[in-house]
Amino acid sequence: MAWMADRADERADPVRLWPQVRSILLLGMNYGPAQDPLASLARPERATISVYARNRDYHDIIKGKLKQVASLLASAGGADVKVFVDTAPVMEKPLAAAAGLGWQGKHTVLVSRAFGSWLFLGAIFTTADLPADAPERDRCGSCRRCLDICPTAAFPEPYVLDARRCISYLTIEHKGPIPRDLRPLMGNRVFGCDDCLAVCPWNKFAQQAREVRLAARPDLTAPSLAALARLDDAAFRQFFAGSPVKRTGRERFIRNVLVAIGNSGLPSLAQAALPLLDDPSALVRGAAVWALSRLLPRGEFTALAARRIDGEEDAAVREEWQQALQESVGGGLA
Ligand code: B12
Ligand code: SF4
Ligand code: SF4
Repeated sequence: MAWMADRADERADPVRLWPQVRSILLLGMNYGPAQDPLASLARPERATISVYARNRDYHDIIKGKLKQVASLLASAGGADVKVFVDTAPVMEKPLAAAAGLGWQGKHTVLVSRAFGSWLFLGAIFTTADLPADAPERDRCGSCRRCLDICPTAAFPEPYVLDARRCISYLTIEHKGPIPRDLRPLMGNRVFGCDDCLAVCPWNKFAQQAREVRLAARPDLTAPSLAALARLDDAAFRQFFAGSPVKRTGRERFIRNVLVAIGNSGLPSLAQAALPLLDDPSALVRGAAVWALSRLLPRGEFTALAARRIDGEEDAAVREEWQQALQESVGGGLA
């Protein structure tokens, strides 16, 4: 995420982003789930997609709503306005905390007393001089549930996230193969992660989202890993049309699905991974090797490797084969 460092000065000071800004309005939009967002983690043949990605891309929804509010503001007072959701170097969480919407919990996300962990944030910059709200205070106390639940131990200390270990980063932003040591920790999370959000006790005040475009699509609530593995590029685009998953692209998404298949412990899912050894994408082929190394009996995997390695043109995929064989010699395979 080098883009964050590139514009660090604008991030640190909104006036650098827009010198005329006098006030910032922060908006939170509730996307509270209707069901337990972690329920599908216990179903190894299924995928877990993060709550925020189970329907339409929130950027499109919030931007429209922010523009409505911004145009009201502009027409009422004649002030200039600019609208931001994620896309610009704006520190939305500290700004929202300063505006009294909530506080940054130990998991670094903004927690609201009224909506728990489930708020999307957006900002309206304006030249209008508006009175400031009082900031919210930290209400985490001695709780550390979010820190303890994290599957990859991504919090080196409270309030600090090491994004390189976060499953949200690994499944959505990270472009290459997922580091081998982290793969087994990801379970069946194929897009984003909600564990630290979901366990927060302040969710007792959470409310189900009213915006219908944010209600979970039934086919994205716990989709079958085998069915996802079969998506070619056209089918992927069609299935995820309008969803944030589409922006990550098929290559990275199928990589994630294969990690989940490798973690399933279900030998029957090897059949879903096998055809992907011939995928045009080296990233996908490498992930298929890893998944099969975890599901096939040792002898079968070794025989498959012997048939395949020489024909593999990509050096990184050949390395995946070698590593998997070495691990199997070390006793990693049944
Ligand atoms: C980069 C990014 C990520 C990265 C890094 C996350 C992170 N914690 O920074 C990754 C890909 C890992 C990620 C994951 C997720 N993200 Co994200 N992400 C962002 C993004 C684009 C920038 C965040 C950022 O600037 N991080 C920089 C780091 C340094 O900030 P920080 O650790 O959070 O907090 C530090 C600073 O705030 C600083 N600080 C405190 N006060 C002040 C004051 C000033 C002036 C300054 C300069 C600094 C400062 O101290 C803190 C401790 O070091 C924002 C959108 C935006 N433009 O803000 C969304 C955003 C934070 N993400 C969001 C969401 C929903 C998620 C996920 C839940 C998605 C998912 N389900 O998978 C996960 C949650 C993981 C987690 N525990 O954080 C929401 C959070 C909403 C909320 N209620 O807070 C946001 C706000 C998007 C949105 N518009 O709604 N995300
Ligand atoms: S989103 Fe998941 S992996 Fe990332 S910090 Fe939270 S619990 Fe850990
Ligand atoms: S789970 Fe506990 S420590 Fe984490 S944000 Fe919620 S209240 Fe704070």
